[in-house]
Amino acid sequence: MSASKPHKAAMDDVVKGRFVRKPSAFRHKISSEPGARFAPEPNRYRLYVSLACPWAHRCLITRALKGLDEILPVTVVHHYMGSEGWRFVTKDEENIPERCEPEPLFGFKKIRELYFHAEPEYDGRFTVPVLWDTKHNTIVNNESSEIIVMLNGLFNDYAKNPHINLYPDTMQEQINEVAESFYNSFNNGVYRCGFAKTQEAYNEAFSELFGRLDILEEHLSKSRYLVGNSLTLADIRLFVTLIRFDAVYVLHFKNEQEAHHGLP
Ligand SMILES: N[C@@H](CCC(=O)N[C@@H](CS)C(=O)NCC(=O)O)C(=O)O
Repeated sequence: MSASKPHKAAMDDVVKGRFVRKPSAFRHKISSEPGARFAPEPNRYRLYVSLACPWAHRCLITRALKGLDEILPVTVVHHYMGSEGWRFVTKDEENIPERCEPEPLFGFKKIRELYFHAEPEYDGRFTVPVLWDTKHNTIVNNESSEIIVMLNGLFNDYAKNPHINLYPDTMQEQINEVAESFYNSFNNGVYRCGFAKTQEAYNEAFSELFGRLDILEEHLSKSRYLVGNSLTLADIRLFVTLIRFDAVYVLHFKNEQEAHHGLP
């Protein structure tokens, strides 16, 4: 049965010593078009996250800023990733970390079970965030950069802060362009350093990472935001990596040229 397939973790995605992240597999879109399979309805969807995960953190920030807490429930996995990936706490275990709860829809023990429920032959990684649809019992999307666009724009009828627009029509192209410019070197760059299997791959990722940090530093020393004069999804996409830089990546992924806490 598929749930017993060998586990695929990020560390396995290494080609010639270099960590190469595979694209996320579930890329459906919630849409307000009439007849859409995934319509924007309150309390129909659920977000599965790890509080340790920067990609999931993007979704939590967007959900909080838009005020979607009452219409988009969240389930937090245990922060320790075991040999079969993220797991849910069980109601009888001791020392349940704050905000973690047992999986409420199916009583699943692990995130991988959601993936196999959605796609029995699923053959990819079992990542968070997961945006789950309780109507069709499937994964809508597991790509944070797309989930945040949906959370920003499609639930305004139910959001506490519908007036906050983190992805204005006129700025979308620029937001995407800027966010793409630091994705591989920075957001993914910390992993490329951490998971590099050769010195050459590590050096390459390291120099791109700190090269990008310099460019970001230069921009943010003159402007509070990455695009325009207000907070956008580009800032959120950057922030989740920046905020972990000193605390996590410098030690954990050996990204240690200089700590950035002195930078803006
Ligand atoms: N492209 C995904 C990446 C998500 C991702 O890599 N999440 C990590 C946690 S930080 C994960 O769940 N990894 C599990 C694994 O590799 O087994 C996104 O941006 O949503």
